[in-house]
Amino acid sequence: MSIRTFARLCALPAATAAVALSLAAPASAHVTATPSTAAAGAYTVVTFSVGHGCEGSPTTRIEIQVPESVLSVTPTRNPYYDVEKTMVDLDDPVTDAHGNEVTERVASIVYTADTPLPEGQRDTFELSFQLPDAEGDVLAFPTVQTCQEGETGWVEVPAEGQDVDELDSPAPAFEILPAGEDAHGSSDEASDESAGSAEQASTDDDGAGEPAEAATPEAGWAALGWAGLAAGLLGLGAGGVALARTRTSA
Ligand SMILES: [Cu+2]
Repeated sequence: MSIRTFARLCALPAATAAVALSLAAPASAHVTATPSTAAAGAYTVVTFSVGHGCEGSPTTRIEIQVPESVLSVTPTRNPYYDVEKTMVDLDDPVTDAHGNEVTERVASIVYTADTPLPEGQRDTFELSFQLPDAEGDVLAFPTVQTCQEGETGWVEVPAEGQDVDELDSPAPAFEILPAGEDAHGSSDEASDESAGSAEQASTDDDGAGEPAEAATPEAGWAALGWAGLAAGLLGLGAGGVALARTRTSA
């Protein structure tokens, strides 16, 4: 399915995601993640956008680190890049939705350019996977952008109480929404209902509290998501440093 087809199918959900994303990825280009749907447990395609090089230098490689709560990822191929999966063994094997035992997970996806991405042009990379059933969690994908000269680690996450706008190189991220919140097809009616009751909260006396909360996802994002995430990412950051060293010495 092409990006364009997806955009047409997901016009409404994409708008919802864009609102949430604007909190994580302010005006500047950076590297951003836009999910086709962010509903807990849903299958999604996340588009990573790379808007510029490293201080003017063309981009040669994009490494996207996959959060631990996501076991399996399918990258969309891109004609200008070789794509590679890096796997790691799980400490404890788990059973997937099809009843198969899973002993390893995708740690990262690496796109290596055949032709470097020129400064002044953008590119996108898509990953398809099932979202964890973890409403309110923030999924962050620390991303290392390597250029002909230099590299940028888009790996920062806000400290507790910190505004993501204050970060120089925020990791692309988005918040997992309640199941059905921006889901497709069968859940459309539920979405419409909740949107309707939010607007009519003053005249409607049933469940006014929940729609109001849904209308301001940033509150949950700031209070819950980032705090736990920061701890989890310390390990990934260290991995990125080790990786950079390996490359330098190679
Ligand atoms: Cu930028």
